[in-house]
Amino acid sequence: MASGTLYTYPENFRAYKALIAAQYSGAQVKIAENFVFGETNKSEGFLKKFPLGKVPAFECKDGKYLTESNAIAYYVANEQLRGKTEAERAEVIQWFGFADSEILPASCAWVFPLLGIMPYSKQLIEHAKEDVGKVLTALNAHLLSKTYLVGERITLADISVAMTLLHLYQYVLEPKLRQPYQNVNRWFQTIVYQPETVKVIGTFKLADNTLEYDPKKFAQQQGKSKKEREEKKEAHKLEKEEVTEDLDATDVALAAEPKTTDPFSVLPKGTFNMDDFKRCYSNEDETVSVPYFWEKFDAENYSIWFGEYKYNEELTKTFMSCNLISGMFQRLDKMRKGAFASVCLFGSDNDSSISGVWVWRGQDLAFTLSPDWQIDYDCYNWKKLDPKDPTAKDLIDKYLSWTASDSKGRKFKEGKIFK
Ligand SMILES: N[C@@H](CCC(=O)N[C@@H](CS)C(=O)NCC(=O)O)C(=O)O
Repeated sequence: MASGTLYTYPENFRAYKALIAAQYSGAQVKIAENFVFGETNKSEGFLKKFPLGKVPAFECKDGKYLTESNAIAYYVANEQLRGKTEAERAEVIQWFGFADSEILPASCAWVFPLLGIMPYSKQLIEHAKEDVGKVLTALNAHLLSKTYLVGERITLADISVAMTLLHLYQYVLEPKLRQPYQNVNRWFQTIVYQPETVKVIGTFKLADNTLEYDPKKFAQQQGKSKKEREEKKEAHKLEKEEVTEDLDATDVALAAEPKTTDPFSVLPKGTFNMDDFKRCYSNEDETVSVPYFWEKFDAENYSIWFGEYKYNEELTKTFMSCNLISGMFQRLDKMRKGAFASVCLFGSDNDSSISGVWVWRGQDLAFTLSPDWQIDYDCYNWKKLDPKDPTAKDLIDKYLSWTASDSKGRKFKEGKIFK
């Protein structure tokens, strides 16, 4: 019988597959103690055994090393779980592929931004929801007349597909969203409430509500990993002073990180001094700073844009909308050098809109200059404003002095300046 050590961090849905399979087969799977994700799996010793540094990873008692969660699950499973015939085994492999290629990318694209571990893009989430819908529809049809995915008993196909659906059922598929997929719901619950599964994942709770996007979460996660990177760099510096040759793979990668260049640097600087204008705008009343803007503005090398949030009807509490604006500013931090914006929230709770006037170096949408700047911009409709057009000029003045109202006549509520 298979036995060995499984390297993983806690609550890893990929590792669950092997752990559940082991509950059925009786394989002795020990979870590696003191495993620290991002450290243990990047250490020299680990990379010697598992060169990609990914988990789950399995060290078999007989000295073999295995990666890929499906392969590990297969290794520790029994005949029933693997499939009893060649055809069943082929079907199990088919469902492995379905889980990894069809479910997982869509699930990650929907759930991870809501957990703050991936940048948020409304468009990508909408796309992911559609993909999840397609996958669940196909599964629902398959399960119409079947209790399990392959044959008449539970197999690795059920375990692997259910574990890959775990985040969707946990975080986003609230009752209304899962209602059309009754066969999948019934089958999913059959799998997650098997005693062997419960021993590994605990008592699973289906989502009551869809997790809501919180722009702060992503910023916090980013901040956290930035802090961790900086701490690591600092530790590395100290270590280097003491032991020069003892570099680990992560340190080497960090040291090799390219120095960031300013994406605006490829464009002519022109005569408009953004810093001077920002200083004037911060220190002077708008009766001074707005005329100053027009006096200094260099229309040949800079452009002015109107950005209008596309999903105003979904805005609820105004403080949350303000967080949305601040979050976008934070994510565009590196753009500050060559850009300025006044973004305003109009209206009141459950009846509001966001729009703003942006100025940046260059004549095209600045966000296209760097992939790092493309997280939020597709949530806005962008219109280039002609500084010579009196209507556009009036609009710009009003946004700079926070005296605008929105296209539906909603009053100015709060403004935020990107500078
Ligand atoms: N196809 C692999 C994917 C493994 C994987 O991507 N693991 C992630 C954590 S869930 C990891 O270890 N990432 C670390 C890294 O990429 O450095 C499997 O199913 O096991």
